[in-house]
Amino acid sequence: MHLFTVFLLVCLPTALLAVKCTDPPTGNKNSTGTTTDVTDTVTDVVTDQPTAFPTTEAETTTPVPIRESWPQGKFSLLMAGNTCPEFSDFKKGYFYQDTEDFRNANDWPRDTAMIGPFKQDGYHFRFCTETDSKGDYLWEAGNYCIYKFSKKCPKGFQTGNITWDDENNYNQNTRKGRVPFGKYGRDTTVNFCCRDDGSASAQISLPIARPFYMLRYTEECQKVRYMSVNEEVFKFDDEDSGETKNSRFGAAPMDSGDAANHILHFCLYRPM
Ligand SMILES: [Ca+2]
Ligand SMILES: [Ca+2]
Ligand SMILES: [Ca+2]
Ligand SMILES: [Ca+2]
Repeated sequence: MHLFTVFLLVCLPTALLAVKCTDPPTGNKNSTGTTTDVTDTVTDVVTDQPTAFPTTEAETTTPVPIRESWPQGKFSLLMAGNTCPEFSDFKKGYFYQDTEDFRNANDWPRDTAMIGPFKQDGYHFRFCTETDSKGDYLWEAGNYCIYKFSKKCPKGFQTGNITWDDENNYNQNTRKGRVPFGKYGRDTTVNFCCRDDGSASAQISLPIARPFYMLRYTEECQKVRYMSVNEEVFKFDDEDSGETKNSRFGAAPMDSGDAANHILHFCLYRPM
């Protein structure tokens, strides 16, 4: 406490009462008339002042969850590498799409984290499927797609599908294990769960220990907290002959191909 402040606090009121106060006093009289030390009086005045700024303890921040389980619902994810994500008993499976044989023009990133194998005239896609709908939280709002597994999408998603017109001649399509909800024959229909109730640039929280894939919907790849994201574009050379049976219905992933050849945008998530 500056002496000048003390002087002001003590002398200003006394000056108003026309009491002589030319020097900083060493004591003062309280209302009961007893003399108290001036320091106590000043301390009381200061303590009574309202606090100008809230303490940092009063500020609240939303805790950022580190997920140790997968969100509620059944779903499939493309497998990154040859292991499935942690925290659940994911079931493995794959399907092979026999794409166009003649002047085949499939194109995919050679540094993809998927193990395929991928060929100029056919693609293997491997999946990790959550067959247990239990989960103590919901998939968060955003702009992204996952593969549908059961007849119902997890809460918050809309459904849609993509049909590939696979090779007509000596078709070699196969599948094994758990694969997404779809129709697998000489052509392939796969169902998806997509949502656009949030921004792709607003991070969502998912388990982060192992890599996995989701798909672009109407914006860029969805951001996931504490994970890097890399887009992998796969170009399918679908059946060339006859009228194409290719289609895309409802809430289905972004397709930048033409009417007869799909191009999908996979988003690879890796721990940072
Ligand atoms: Ca063909
Ligand atoms: Ca083929
Ligand atoms: Ca076909
Ligand atoms: Ca084609």
